[in-house]
Amino acid sequence: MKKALITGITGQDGAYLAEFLLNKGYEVHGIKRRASSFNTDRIDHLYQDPHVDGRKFILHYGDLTDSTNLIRIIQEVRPHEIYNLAAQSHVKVSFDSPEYTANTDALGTLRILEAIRILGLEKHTRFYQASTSELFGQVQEIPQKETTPFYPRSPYACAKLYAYWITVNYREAYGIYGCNGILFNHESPVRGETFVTRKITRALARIALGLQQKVYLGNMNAKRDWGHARDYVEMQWLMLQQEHPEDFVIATGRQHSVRDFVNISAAEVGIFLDWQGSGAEEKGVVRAVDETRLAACLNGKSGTARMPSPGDVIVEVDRRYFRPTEVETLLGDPSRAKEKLGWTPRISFEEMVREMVQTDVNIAARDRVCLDSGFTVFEYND
Ligand code: NDP
Ligand code: GDR
Repeated sequence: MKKALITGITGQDGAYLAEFLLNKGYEVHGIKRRASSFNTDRIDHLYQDPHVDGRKFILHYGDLTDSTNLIRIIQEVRPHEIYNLAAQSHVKVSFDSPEYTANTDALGTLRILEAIRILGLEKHTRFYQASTSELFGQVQEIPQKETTPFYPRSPYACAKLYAYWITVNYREAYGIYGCNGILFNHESPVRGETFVTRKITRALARIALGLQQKVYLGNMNAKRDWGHARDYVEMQWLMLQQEHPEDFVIATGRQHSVRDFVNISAAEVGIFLDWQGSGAEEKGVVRAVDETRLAACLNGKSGTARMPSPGDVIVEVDRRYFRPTEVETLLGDPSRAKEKLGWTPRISFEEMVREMVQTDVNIAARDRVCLDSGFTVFEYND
């Protein structure tokens, strides 16, 4: 039986990948950080009781900043495949915590590669590194492909640049089967709530149900190539099943702006917007509402809709979400992955937005019922 070790198993991709590998018959080990409260929401459906024999899903406490811990876990598990998904993955936060981001995202990758080498597992363990389209940063070519020069624009991207090259170097120097997946943005209903897509779908669901009045966003003109995380984790596995290790760009080849994302998500819940002003003064104003669309999303669930009215401002720009150096536009060319891995995304952008909005409407409807029944609902927004 093949064994896989996933760092970052409690994150969006870790959860989808763990499910994918369990369905393929793998024994899946994951590293989770000790936290003062439960942090396993995304993988609770995969949990197997440690008191029962024959478990296929096993969690270990650990941290990418702790090499002895990583060496011990890798020694115990002797995985055939390691997927290094753990990272301080928020670009804006990396400007606030640059040293921690470098320690985890750059040196953390080195620590795992060194563990493989120290333990003599170079020929036993294949290694996947979660690289990123942020490496292209200030883009030098449109669309971006494997040969496009890198130009990182944040402490996060600089740390990931080190991780990219150290993976290439250990492949060339020690013959480790190591690959970089240069993944463009990928989202899902379990995307972290402070990334822009989930922030938008969550806020619009709550606005449609009268739980929140407006959402504050940053750069509305930024453009991204957004795919679905479920499609992208399949590619992570595929990359480790090839005869020779290679690096691949994974993207959809389609691009939308943050403003487009708001418009499409809002239309899903029956809110139609006009945009007024520009830059830091831009506002999204309700032009019309269609209650039947929200009713379709609610699909018979109770939760009194309190839709906003025409003229209400429900989107405002707040400079606090601007980045000191921004990545304005990213668009990937996934031709090589299509040709060599036979990979092509199955879930369209529109289907992904619909699924995210639907999930967030369900959560908001539950909160609405609680509120209407006299329970207090607390919310954290950032
Ligand atoms: P998430 O932010 O959802 O998950 C990150 C995971 O890393 C979490 O499990 C987190 O643990 C864990 N983690 C953070 N710091 C440490 C640490 N010091 N030691 C151990 N674990 C740690 O990210 P995604 O799932 O979205 O992304 C997965 C990887 O892919 C990341 O490396 C990201 O940078 C990269 N990537 C993501 C893209 C995307 O669009 N999603 C695109 C390209 C690359 P906890 O739950 O405790 O916080
Ligand atoms: P990104 O994702 O930085 O591309 O990194 P994010 O969703 O944070 O930002 C995308 C774009 O939206 C703009 N934006 C906002 N972003 C956030 N978070 N909050 C806002 O309110 C807001 N308003 C506008 C941003 O400026 C940016 O241009 C993600 C992460 O998953 C990385 O780990 C990964 O490597 C890259 O995708 C590919």
